[in-house]
Amino acid sequence: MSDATPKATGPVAPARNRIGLTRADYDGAKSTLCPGCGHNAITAAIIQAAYETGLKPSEVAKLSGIGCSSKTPAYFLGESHGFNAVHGRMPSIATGVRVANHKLMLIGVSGDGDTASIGLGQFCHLVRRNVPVVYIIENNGVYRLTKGQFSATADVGSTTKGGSINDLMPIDCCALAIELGCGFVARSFSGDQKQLRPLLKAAFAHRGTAVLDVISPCVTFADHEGSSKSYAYVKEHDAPLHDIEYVPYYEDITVDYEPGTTREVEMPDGSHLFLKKLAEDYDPTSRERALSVLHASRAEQKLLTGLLYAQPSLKPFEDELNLVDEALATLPQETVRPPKGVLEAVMEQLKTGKGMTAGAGGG
Ligand SMILES: Cc1ncc(C[n+]2csc(CCOP(=O)(O)OP(=O)(O)O)c2C)c(N)n1
Ligand code: SF4
Ligand SMILES: [Mg+2]
Repeated sequence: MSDATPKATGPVAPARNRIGLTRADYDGAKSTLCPGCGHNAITAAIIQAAYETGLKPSEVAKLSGIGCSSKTPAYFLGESHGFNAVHGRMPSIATGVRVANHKLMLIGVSGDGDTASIGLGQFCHLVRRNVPVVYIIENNGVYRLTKGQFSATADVGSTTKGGSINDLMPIDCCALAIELGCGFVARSFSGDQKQLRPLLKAAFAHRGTAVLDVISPCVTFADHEGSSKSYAYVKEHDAPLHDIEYVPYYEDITVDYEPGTTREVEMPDGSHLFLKKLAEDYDPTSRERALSVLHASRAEQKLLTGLLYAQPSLKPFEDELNLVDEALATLPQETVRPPKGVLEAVMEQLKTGKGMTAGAGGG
């Protein structure tokens, strides 16, 4: 006898990650960027990587500057903290946030103009200090928000949509970051989610500045023939260094590979990045090698993508600062406010110079 009772077909419960959240819990506001913009694909990768990693949105702060790219933190992790800074000044805000509460994980989103043009000095000092920020450069080679002028990352010979030719040398943010001592430097492409997601997850696990330069075509102003940041150009010139697999610290390692074909990078939290070599055996822990392959690839007009350099054991910025564990905003007045007598003694020292240590004071 057949069972005529209809089967219950209620809504299927959405999958949950290790902290019990669904992917939708990592969404933000609906994007107002152009459909097809590379920046939207990076937002999608951040959402997926944050969900799969199990980041706690309430323990994340999103920071940005100004530009189409800098608008994107509104479109992911809607429950996280956020601050949209002045153009090129996100690193100062990030440094302040980290000092005020070094338990927050910082995701900084910037553009090539925001980072390599107006914000270059700020970027350099953030990297040099090793402030723990996952610093994502959404790189389209143009200042889109002011109608598509070349930024400092545009390649020599690139043309704007209007036909002007760039004859200035580009600034390579990855080479610069490596030169400045950054302990995690990667380059990827917004159209390569398979590569971008594990890189993001490893960047989340890094203790220090993690720079990810992501080529992100602007479909409105820089996706034409003549732009070296267009979908067609990147697809043709992309030279991935390795296939990447990321295994978080809370999962067993079950990576299947031929001995000698894979490099393993252990992150500070115990998670692992497995880099399966493609064309050559690339050692991402050699600074000299990373810089030389970057220079060589530029000469060959190749766009190297993957983990370019990793030195996960560098001391992060706050280790030098003797910071308290609690967020400054949660400390009581009597802790953060020195007694009147102490302030008077400091003022006296400043007036007379007596009791000051060598090198202190202005001039
Ligand atoms: C102090 C200051 N100078 C100039 C501008 C104008 N401005 C706004 S966005 C922008 C460039 C943004 O380019 P990029 O960071 O590459 O972002 P994209 O829009 O390409 O994603 C400029 C020059 C500004 N907002 N503030
Ligand atoms: S103008 Fe370009 S960068 Fe801005 S949202 Fe549109 S496609 Fe993206
Ligand atoms: Mg740009």
